[in-house]
Amino acid sequence: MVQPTKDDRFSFGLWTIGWQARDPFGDATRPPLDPVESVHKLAELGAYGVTFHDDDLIPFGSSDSERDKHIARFKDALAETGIVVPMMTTNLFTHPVFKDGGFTSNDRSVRRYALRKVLRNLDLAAELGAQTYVFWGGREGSEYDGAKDVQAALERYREGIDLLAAYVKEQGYGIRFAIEPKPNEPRGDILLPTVGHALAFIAQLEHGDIVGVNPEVGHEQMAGLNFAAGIAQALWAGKLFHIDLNGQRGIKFDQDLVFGHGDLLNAFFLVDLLEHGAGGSPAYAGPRHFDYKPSRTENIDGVWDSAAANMRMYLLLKERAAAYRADPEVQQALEDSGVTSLATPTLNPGESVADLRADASSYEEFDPEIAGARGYGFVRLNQLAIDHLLGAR
Ligand SMILES: [Mn+2]
Repeated sequence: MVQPTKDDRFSFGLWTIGWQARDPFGDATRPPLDPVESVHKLAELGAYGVTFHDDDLIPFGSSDSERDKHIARFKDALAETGIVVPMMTTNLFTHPVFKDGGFTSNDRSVRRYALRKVLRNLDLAAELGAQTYVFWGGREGSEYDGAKDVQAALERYREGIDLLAAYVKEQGYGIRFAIEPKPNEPRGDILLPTVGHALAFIAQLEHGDIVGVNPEVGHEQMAGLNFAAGIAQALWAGKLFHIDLNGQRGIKFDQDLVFGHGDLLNAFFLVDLLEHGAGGSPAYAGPRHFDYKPSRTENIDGVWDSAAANMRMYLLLKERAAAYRADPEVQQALEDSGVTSLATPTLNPGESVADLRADASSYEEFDPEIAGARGYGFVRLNQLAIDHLLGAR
């Protein structure tokens, strides 16, 4: 049960396992990892997919012939292992040219260069069969309120995403975009800081029909938000196009821990939502993508142990969530708490405002004292969930 297979649709970014563990205070603690080796090792561990930024595979500044060589040997590794590329993305944050952003840099020539970099990589994404293209605007922001005209920046962001979406449609690539929100780091404040901000931005786009979100556990939790609740809203809006799973312990720097190694209870309810959130069936059919970093303390064995831990954690939580759903006592507790009755519309079919006003039982005869005295039993329900999570039931 806890042995991952390709049917589980687990995917990893090349930049996750390949992270050399440089941080603002310390040098790399691990040697570089060849993307070809990563593909083989991920296949061995039971993953089905690999994702990457252009620069993860093709070092920035490579010549055309070097670029072709990197792509060719990577394609060979994919063919040998059956590993697919479900998602790709662009690095618009490492090189100094992007220090004030890509699509929203105050320098117009940088904005044009950023669009060209994405266009080139979109062609590669189509060639490799990626269905999703992620936009994480890590440098789209500022440290100083006077340094960025935020309304103009959002207008440039919209211009960029709409231009790229129109290109994908013209080419018939069938790729969908997924915007990845983050509140801060590396910039002091980043544009589109939360799932809610991103959803509101998408509603303003001309080509918003092919644009959704790629929420990341730690990014929402860095803002003190409830990740599972944010995912539920993205699902409700029909915009959960991709997901980044990892772990984060509260409001601090981006930790990128193994999935479930932060807020375990929220991770349990997240997996329950993804696997059972559509009336008992999975609410999300896309890749279970891990965007984590093997801790700086780990050697190469620890890298692969932590990669395996992400998948094991997801499968354990999936198993525990299924047991929770199947428990008759949980079903009864959900009924008693009114959780199931929230799905019932508040008005009857065809009932008008006048009908509601004419219904004395809804107001004149309604006793708020009695309704106010009701206990909802949410604590009992939560303890049942924890019992299942701990394997105590
Ligand atoms: Mn991410």
